[in-house]
Amino acid sequence: MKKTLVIGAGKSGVAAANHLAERGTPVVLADSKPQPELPYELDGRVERAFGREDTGLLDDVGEIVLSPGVPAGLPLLEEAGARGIRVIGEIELAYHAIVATPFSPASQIIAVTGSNGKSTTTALIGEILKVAGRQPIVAGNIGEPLIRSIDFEKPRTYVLELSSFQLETVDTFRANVALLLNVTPDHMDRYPNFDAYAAAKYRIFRNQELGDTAIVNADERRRVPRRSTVRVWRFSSAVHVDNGAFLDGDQLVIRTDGNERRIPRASLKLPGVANAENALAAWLAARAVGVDDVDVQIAFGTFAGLPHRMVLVRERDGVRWINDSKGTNVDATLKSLESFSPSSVWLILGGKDKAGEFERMRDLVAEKTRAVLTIGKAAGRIAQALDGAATIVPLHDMEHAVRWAAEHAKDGDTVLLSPACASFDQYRNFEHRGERFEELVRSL
Ligand code: UMA
Repeated sequence: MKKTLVIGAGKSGVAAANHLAERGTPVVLADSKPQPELPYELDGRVERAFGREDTGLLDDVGEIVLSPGVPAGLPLLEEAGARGIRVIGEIELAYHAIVATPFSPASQIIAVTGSNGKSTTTALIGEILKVAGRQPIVAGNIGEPLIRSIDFEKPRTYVLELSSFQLETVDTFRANVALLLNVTPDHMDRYPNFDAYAAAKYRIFRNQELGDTAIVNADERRRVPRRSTVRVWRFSSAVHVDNGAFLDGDQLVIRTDGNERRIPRASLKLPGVANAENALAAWLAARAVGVDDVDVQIAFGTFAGLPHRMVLVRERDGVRWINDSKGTNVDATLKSLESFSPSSVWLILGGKDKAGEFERMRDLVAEKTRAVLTIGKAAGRIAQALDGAATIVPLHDMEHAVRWAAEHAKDGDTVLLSPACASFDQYRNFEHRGERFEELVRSL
C-alpha cells in the first residue's frame, strides 16, 4: 500500500496524520523544522520526517496532504507534480471522510470565506444554529481542524471557516451553502497578485449544485457562481437588494422571493457596519438551511463576539486598552480604526510582513492616531509607508510598546493593538500575541 505524505506538523497536519493512521493508512508526517511543536499527541503509527523537505520523501507516496501554511511553490511539490502524485489539503481529506459516512446526504456544509469577518460570521452562524437546536460543528480556519471534528455517528451541520490557503487544495469539496464575505488584499507574500488570491477564494463555490446557495457581498463585481442552478443571494450595508439581505437605517432586512422580514439593528450586540454585514450574511446562511428568524434574532442578541477581536482589556486612568490582535491585515485594521474619535488612538502596528499595502492606511491613521507604535519585522516598511502621516515610534516589541503607551496615553485616549500583520515573527499565532498583550496590560 502506498504511503500518504502529510506536510506540515501543525494543527492541520497532525490531525490529518492521526486520522489516516487510525484508519490503517501508512502515513509519513514531514515538517521543515527538526523539532516542530506538536499541537496534539501524534499517533505512534505515524512515521516522523522532521527537518526534511527533500524529494526522497516522495518515494512510495501515493498522495500528499498539504497543510494550509505550506505554500504550493515548494520544490518538493513541483517534483510531486512531475511524478503525478495527487496533492490535497486537510479540508478535502475531511470532505472525503464526511461523504463516506452512510448518512452524508443528511449532513450539511456551510462554508465561509472572505478577507475579513469570516471568523465572526462563522461563529455567529454557529451560535444561530445552536439556538435553533441544530448542534452544529464549527471548525476550519477558526482553529479546530475539520478532520478532528467530524461526527462519524450521525448527520450534522458543519459550519466551516475556510481560508484562501485551505481553498487552494479543495477539489471535490462541495458546500451546500457557500459565503464569500469580501475580497480585499491579504497574504500578498504568498500570491503572485491579487487576482490569484481572489481566485483561491472563489473556489468556495466549486462543485455547488442545484439546491445549493451562494451568498456574496453585493459590492463584489466578479461573477458568481458559474452554474445557473445555484441560488445566489447578496447582502449589503449600502444598497437595497432584491434577493438577499441589507441594512435599511436601523433595520436589518431580509428579502427573498418577494417576502420581507426585519430585525432591529439594535438587537445585534456586535457594533459597527462591518458586523452588520457579517450579521446579514449569517442571517442568509441560516435562512438557506431553514432556521426560523426568531432564532436568528435571539442569537444576534446573545453573541458577544470573539476573543482578540476589538476586546476591551482594561480601562486605566481613563485610557482604554483594546486587543484587536485578530486584525492581521490592512483592511481589518482600517475597519477597527474607523469608529474612534479623531486623534485619540495610540496604535500598535507590525509583525510578520505579508507585503501589506500600508500606504492605504495613511488618511485614517492621520485622522485617528496620536502616534503609531511599531513592532516586529514589518516595522521598517510601515514607517516608510506612513512617513509624514503620523508620528512613528519604533519600539521593536510588545513589551516596549505597552510600556511606552502607558507612559504617554492620557485620559480619553485608547491604546489599540490592531497590527495589520501576521504574528508569526514573534508569536505562535494571533491568539498568543493577543494573550501576551492582555497580560502586559493587566500587569501595568
Ligand atoms: N511548515 C513546513 N513547511 C513550510 C511551512 C510550514 O513544514 O513550508 C510547517 C511549520 O514548521 C509548522 C507547520 O507547518 O510546524 C504549521 O502548519 P500551518 O502553518 O498550516 O498551521 P496549522 O497549525 O496547521 O494551522 C492551520 C491554519 N494555519 C495557517 O493557515 C497558517 C490555521 O489558521 C487553522 O486554524 C488550522 O490549520 C486549523 O484548520 C490560522 C491562520 O493563521 C488561524 N490562518 C491564516 C489567516 O487566517 O490569515 C490563513
